Amino acid sequence: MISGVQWITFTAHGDSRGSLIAIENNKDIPFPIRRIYYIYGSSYDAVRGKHAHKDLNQVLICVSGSCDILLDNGKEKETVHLDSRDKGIYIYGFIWREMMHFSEDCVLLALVDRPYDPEDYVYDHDQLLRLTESEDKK
Ligand code: T46
Repeated sequence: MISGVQWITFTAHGDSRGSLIAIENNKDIPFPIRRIYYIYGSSYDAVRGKHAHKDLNQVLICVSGSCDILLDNGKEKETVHLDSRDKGIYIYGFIWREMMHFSEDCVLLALVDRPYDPEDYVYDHDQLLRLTESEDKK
């Protein structure tokens, strides 16, 4: 996995009735959750995201269906396939992300450590590259 991103596996409590996954702050995920949102009804051809965040911790979990996420830290790129209820992708670095190839039943859940702030978004990929380079020089 590229730096700034890692997989998190959650414990599924399964029995004859089905399964349950619980996620607690600072235990199952390494930050306190301050915001939750979910994405659904996106078509296979739709591309969402196309931005990075200056300062955000986030876990994305496909709680239904599947999608792909392109992750790019300015030096390395990787596309991951999300289709497990018990696996999330933890994005903590300065990472460009693009979500695509949504299945019809896809529900992508995001657990985030900050309130919504439009100022935290970087939509210019060249700015990502410049900021990554200036971080390297420090
Ligand atoms: C991210 C990826 C994975 C709000 O009002 N509050 C919110 O908390 C969020 C996340 C969005 N919005 C509004 C802003 C836009 O008018 O919802 C609309 C759609 O948001 P956006 O175009 O940013 O959605 P995506 O799918 O491109 O990106 C989202 C998150 O914004 C972003 O933080 O990392 O999902």
